[in-house]
Amino acid sequence: MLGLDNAGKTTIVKKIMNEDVNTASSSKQLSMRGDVGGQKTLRSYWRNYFEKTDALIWVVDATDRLRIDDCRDELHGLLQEERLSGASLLVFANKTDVQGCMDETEILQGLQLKAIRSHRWHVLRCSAITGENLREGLAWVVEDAKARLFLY
Ligand SMILES: Nc1nc2c(ncn2[C@@H]2O[C@H](COP(=O)(O)OP(=O)(O)OP(=O)(O)O)[C@@H](O)[C@H]2O)c(=O)[nH]1
Ligand SMILES: [Mg+2]
Repeated sequence: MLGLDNAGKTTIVKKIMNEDVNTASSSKQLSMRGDVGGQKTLRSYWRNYFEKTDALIWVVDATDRLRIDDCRDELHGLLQEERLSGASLLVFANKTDVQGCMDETEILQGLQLKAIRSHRWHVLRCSAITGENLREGLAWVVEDAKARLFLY
């Protein structure tokens, strides 16, 4: 699970693990449970972080219109990575409990998702606070990756 800083990655992991989402994270850098910090200084480490990967969950802050271009560039750059070839891509448009956040059309356009032909992708709005769609998203990546594994 990757994405820009503040997107909500750690909060999503906590919610899925049934932890209190209101307490501050113990580490802003590396969580051993599946998400890595997204601050600019940490982004170069993303590539050290994964081996051959079956699924990437990309978390976008749907309230952060100012950084949607930055977010798109980081995502498209990452998808060039050899070890991600063939991986299923789930885009979580997070924080959709917040009024006025970007809708699916804005996310699709902002991230230029339709230009992605190298990966099977799916976009879902979600909220790490309410838990909306978190399990559905995980179910999609698992099913999609599984379907591909059986082809080999
Ligand atoms: N309203 C709302 N706030 C959220 C949601 N998810 C996360 N937040 C808040 O957004 C802030 C950043 O969340 P984090 O989970 O720390 O973000 P992160 O992606 O792990 O950030 P880095 O570790 O810096 O890369 C925190 O204040 C969270 O409480 C959400 O779904 N809705
Ligand atoms: Mg974090």
